Amino acid sequence: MSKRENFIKQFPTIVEDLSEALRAYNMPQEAIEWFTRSLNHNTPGGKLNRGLSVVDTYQILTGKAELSDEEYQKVALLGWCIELLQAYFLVADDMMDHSITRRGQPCWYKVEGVQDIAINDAFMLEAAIYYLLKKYFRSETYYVDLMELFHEVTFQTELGQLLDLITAPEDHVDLSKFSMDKHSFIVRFKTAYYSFYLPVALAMYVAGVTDPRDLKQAQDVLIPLGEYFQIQDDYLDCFGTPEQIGKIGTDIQDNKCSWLINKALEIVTPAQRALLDSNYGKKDDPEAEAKVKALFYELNLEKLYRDYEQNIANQLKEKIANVDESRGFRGQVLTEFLNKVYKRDK
Ligand code: GPP
Ligand code: MG
Ligand code: MG
Ligand code: MG
Repeated sequence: MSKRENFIKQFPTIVEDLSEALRAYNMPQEAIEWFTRSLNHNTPGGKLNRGLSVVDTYQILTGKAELSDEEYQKVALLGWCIELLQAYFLVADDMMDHSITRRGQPCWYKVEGVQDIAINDAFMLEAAIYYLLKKYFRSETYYVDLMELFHEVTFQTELGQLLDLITAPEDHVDLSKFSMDKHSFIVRFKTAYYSFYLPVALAMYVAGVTDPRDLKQAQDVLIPLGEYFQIQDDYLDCFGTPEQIGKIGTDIQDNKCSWLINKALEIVTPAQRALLDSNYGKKDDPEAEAKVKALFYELNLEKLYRDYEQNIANQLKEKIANVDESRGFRGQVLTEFLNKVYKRDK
């Protein structure tokens, strides 16, 4: 059985635990079924890399090739808590970004009969995390550490999302508001903390490798790595196919401060800049979007992206080679992440 299949096997138990929480409040069957449907639609369908990497990281840090069932379930549960956090963010993000599909299926708010109820469903996906943490980790000395970590990382992600949204107003396109520095700030906050630092930090707490210097070593690589991951997401939004990425790109029409537009702004001629000024961020205008896309191809952004990718991968490898392993942290944790991300195309 693959690692992913093994991980997915645990999900029905989690749905059962959460249904039990509703039954304990005497919630009607109809509500239990709604929550179950939301959990199943929104949580397991993705690559599950974030969740799986909690288990991988824990195994590397403890040097255990095999985990007992009990140990596996505990660490994997934290993996599922990240996947619930991700589900919560994505349900909300798709509403804010007016997206159509996600993971090859309709976005949750687009499902017949759901619409704005998706807002409450997003909140419930978040609440599920703390229910599960309490149920499985309450008696651990690091319980508060786990909770604080989830809270802090959630706040950081929301700050990134705020900046992402206010830098991309729907009714007012002003490309002079964009910059690579701003992009870097947005993506570190909206993606890198929860997708890269969180899984490793959770595994570190369970493994007992918690010296602040080690948490910092992890962060110093994982945050730029998460930035690279979101730059790939920005790149694939335009240059990936919907079949490949399971979603339809919306960044150009949504006026997003993405890596591609920032790279383009660095190299355009005045005439090309004028084309961007009048066609970027035009909602419900596929022709304007097509003009911007054509220019992105003409500017050979693909080549610049490949150069960036090579460069950042080399920098990260060098940082990883310098990791101090004397207190129990392992550079291999970071190498595994880099290998998963490097040259991904979905
Ligand atoms: C991804 O940005 C960022 C998130 C999913 C964080 C959302 C945070 C909230 C607090 C709701 P994206 O919009 O580029 O992702 P995608 O391309 O997958 O829609
Ligand atoms: Mg978004
Ligand atoms: Mg989005
Ligand atoms: Mg995107």
